Amino acid sequence: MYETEIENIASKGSNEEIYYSLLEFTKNMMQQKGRIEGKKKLYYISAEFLIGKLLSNNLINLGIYEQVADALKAHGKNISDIEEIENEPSLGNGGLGRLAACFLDSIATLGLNGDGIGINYHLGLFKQEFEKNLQKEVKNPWITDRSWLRRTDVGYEIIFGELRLKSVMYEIDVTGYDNKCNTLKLFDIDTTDENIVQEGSIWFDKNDIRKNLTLFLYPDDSDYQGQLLRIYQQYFMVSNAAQLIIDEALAKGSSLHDLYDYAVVQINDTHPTMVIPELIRLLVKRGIDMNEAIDIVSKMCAYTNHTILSEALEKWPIWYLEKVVPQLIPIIKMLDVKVKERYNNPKLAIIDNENRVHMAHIDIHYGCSVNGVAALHTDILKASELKDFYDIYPHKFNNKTNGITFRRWLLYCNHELSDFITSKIGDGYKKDATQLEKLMQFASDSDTLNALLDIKDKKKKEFKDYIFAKEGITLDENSIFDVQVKRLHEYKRQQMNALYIIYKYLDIKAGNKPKRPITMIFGAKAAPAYTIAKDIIHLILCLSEVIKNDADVNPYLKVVMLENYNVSYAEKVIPATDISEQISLASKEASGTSNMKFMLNGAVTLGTDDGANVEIHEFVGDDNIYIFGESSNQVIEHYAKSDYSPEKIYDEDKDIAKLVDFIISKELFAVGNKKSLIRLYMEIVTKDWFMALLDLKDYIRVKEITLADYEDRQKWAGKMLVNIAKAGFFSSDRTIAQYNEDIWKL
Ligand code: 26V
Repeated sequence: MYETEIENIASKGSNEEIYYSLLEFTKNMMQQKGRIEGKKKLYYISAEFLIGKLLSNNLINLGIYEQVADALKAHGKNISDIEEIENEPSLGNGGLGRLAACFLDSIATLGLNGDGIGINYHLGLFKQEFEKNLQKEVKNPWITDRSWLRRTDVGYEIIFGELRLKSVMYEIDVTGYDNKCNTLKLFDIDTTDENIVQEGSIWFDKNDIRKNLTLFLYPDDSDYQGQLLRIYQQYFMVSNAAQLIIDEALAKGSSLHDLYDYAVVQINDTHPTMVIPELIRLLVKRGIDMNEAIDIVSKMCAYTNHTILSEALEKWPIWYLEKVVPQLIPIIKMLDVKVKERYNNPKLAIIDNENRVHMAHIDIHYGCSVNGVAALHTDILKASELKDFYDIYPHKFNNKTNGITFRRWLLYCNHELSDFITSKIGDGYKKDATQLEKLMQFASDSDTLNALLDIKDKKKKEFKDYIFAKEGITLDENSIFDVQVKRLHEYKRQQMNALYIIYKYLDIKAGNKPKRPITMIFGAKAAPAYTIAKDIIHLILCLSEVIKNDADVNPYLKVVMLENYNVSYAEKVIPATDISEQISLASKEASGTSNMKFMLNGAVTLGTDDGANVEIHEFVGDDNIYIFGESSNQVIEHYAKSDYSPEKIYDEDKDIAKLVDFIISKELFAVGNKKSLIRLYMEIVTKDWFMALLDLKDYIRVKEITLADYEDRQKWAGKMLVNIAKAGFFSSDRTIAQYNEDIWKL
């Protein structure tokens, strides 16, 4: 039926023409698919949806990717060149936002009635550039005249005290794999003005809400400026959501007394928390008794926690809220009074002694579910971070180990591997990921193992070509690709990896040449106001330069920091990876999701028993993962006793001191910024909040074993196979099925 249409598109002249024709064609096809419907609907409210480029993903889910790629090929065109035309919408910071995008894919794939609700930021997360080995942030627009966005007639009045704004709702269709569509609804205002952001920077006037409300995605909370604007954004998001929820339920015949039969809200981290008081406010305004309104809303809201780092748990001074959303203050105060009447424990209060509003506490008291995102994370929430809440509401707590969509992270980004898997076990695994287990029957089949090695080689070669074209960097595809890509945070310990590089550099200088060259690949953005994170990027870039210029070492070691790591880059580098670095301080990484993507693509994990690594470890067994470092219990004990001293380790261990001292060596000073390197050195020696020095020796030891094991290619391929075969549990289809069964009940 659409063969001729595809053929017509493929025969067009420029890549741009082809892209825009494909865009319209795909949008039409998705419209024709029809909507997923049902009485009850899930509203997945999130400040971030890191959806990445959509063309190929949509073509795959529509089942016509190959047809389109073949038609293009027949006309001498490559689909990957067409994809390059699409701007990447970077509407998220990292894991939390990407998770929301994977979830939308799985919700539609499972045919569940559920939409995403968020903000139509005009500028995504900043674009990262490197200048003099330093990160520079540049604005990152993504919206073009023709895009996936569809403007609707829906809009609401949003009240900020005296200021009243009119919103407009945009939609992006989300097609399930071989299924109908849901939508991602992104709210905006027409007066947002991109021109107030200066060229070549991300600076803008934070005072004019009419112009900047939906301008910009916050580069996480460590940017302490503009917190008021963040509250404006959050309320804007949830007031729109609440009005939409009520309208849609009324249209389906709800009396509002039964709103929870029509709607369930998943609150993605605390950013959408104000949806609770806002829904209560709107129900009361429509004549429902206050206590009943609280009861209705409490039955329909569920909260996901994504971090135990207390500095990341939102606590807003009440005067911020008084200024931005005065209409919510009486409700929040009343919710707080009710808690204080019931429980005489200050740790459970919504408003604390310093007049700060604890957003998570609103969610826990007035929601029906609290979940962590990996088994260990949920256990830690129950046992320590949220223990007082768990004691009073044990029934509300549950775990939902994260997952990833296999459409994007296997079928799309590694079709060589997915085709090969299909040739071995059929394509049942595409809808039921647990069928990947069937690969285990080939665990010692040398043809299968060789084929896996060949696919990895091909993806490494492809990545080599990609990075050369993009950044002019030359890689050796015969070297080991050791990769750490994720946001830059001290707890993720990129600095520990950098200390390993120093170790290796000095070791090679001392004459110990590795059997095979190693390529250390990083990708990471640091929040603009997070000084130490930027210092770590600086260190890595400086090391890269020193090593590149050292003829004794550069045949054996190369350090690469990808510029502007984003979803598209991830899709290229993950299939090419041999070793997946997941080295956070045990207890600190709630889950991690790149660990799952790497595993699925046949990389072997080198990591701590943290987040979902713990579950990966259980699935693949000791022989197919490299674990090092102190356990989460040991780490939690160090914090409890305050007995960790990096200075002590530095003073007592000459080997470690030598590595740390190199940060302030003449070699690094020659290419770097003295102030930044000294600051980082001091931070590690005197503070080291995330105990990099504690685990450094064990990390080096286990990494050396990992690199040596790589040389037994057949044995290594066996590990790759086990990782792929055991990845099924980490499909977001499984995660979503569990959310639905335990919480949403759609
Ligand atoms: C925010 C902040 C802000 C203040 C400074 C420290 C800090 C640290 C982390 C965060 C991010 C919090 C929310 C988040 O993105 N969590 C991530 O969620 C992923 C999806 O569940 C999960 O895989 C990651 O482990 C978790 O870090």
